[in-house]
Amino acid sequence: MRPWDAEAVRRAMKMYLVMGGVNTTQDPVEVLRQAIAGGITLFQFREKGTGALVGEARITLAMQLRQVCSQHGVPFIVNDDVELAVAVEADGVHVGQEDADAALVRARIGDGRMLGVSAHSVEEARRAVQAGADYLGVGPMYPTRSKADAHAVLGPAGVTELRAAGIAVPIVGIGGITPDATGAVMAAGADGVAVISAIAGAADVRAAAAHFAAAVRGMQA
Ligand code: IFP
Ligand code: MG
Repeated sequence: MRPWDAEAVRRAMKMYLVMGGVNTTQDPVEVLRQAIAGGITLFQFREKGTGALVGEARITLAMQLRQVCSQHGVPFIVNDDVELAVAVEADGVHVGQEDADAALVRARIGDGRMLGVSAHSVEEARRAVQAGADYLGVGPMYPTRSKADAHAVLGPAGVTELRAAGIAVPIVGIGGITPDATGAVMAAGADGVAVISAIAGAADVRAAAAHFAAAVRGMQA
């Protein structure tokens, strides 16, 4: 069964929130609820960095966030951790270039779950697609502080380049994207935008998510 065909992935991809506990000073469960109320269409649990939860506490938070997503029909992706993804019955896994080999992750999760892979070049994108990626996370679109090990800024031109090279899978832009910049990322050929701090770190999470959702909707034909 392939529940995540390109059309389903593309639809889910429009407004993608990536978050772990370290990305907010509020209760992450409440932040997720507010973000869903504001209109996010996909969520990735990325519990990483200084102060990140480990062990039981990490699994418990994953299960709580997973449940909120299930209640609202928002697909739930786990960053990097295939075992956790399977344990909480996630809808998919996202891996970076430094994480597990994408082809091995695909073999482990089967066709029933979505596989996302970070790509920063045509070469990485081609390899990811070959390995079975359902979508690519491409960035950083703009300067960002959410990742200590961020790559050089690609800008929306990075997406244009992948499309020109014939990369046809769904693409989400990530890294420093604001509602005002959403149009440029979509116009470059992305199917959606992914954000961390701009939503998780907002004083009014619901309003921040709604701004992005409106910006993405404004780009649809
Ligand atoms: N892209 C994405 C996504 N998630 C990440 N964690 C990342 C790059 C490093 F938004 F899913 F595409
Ligand atoms: Mg990673």
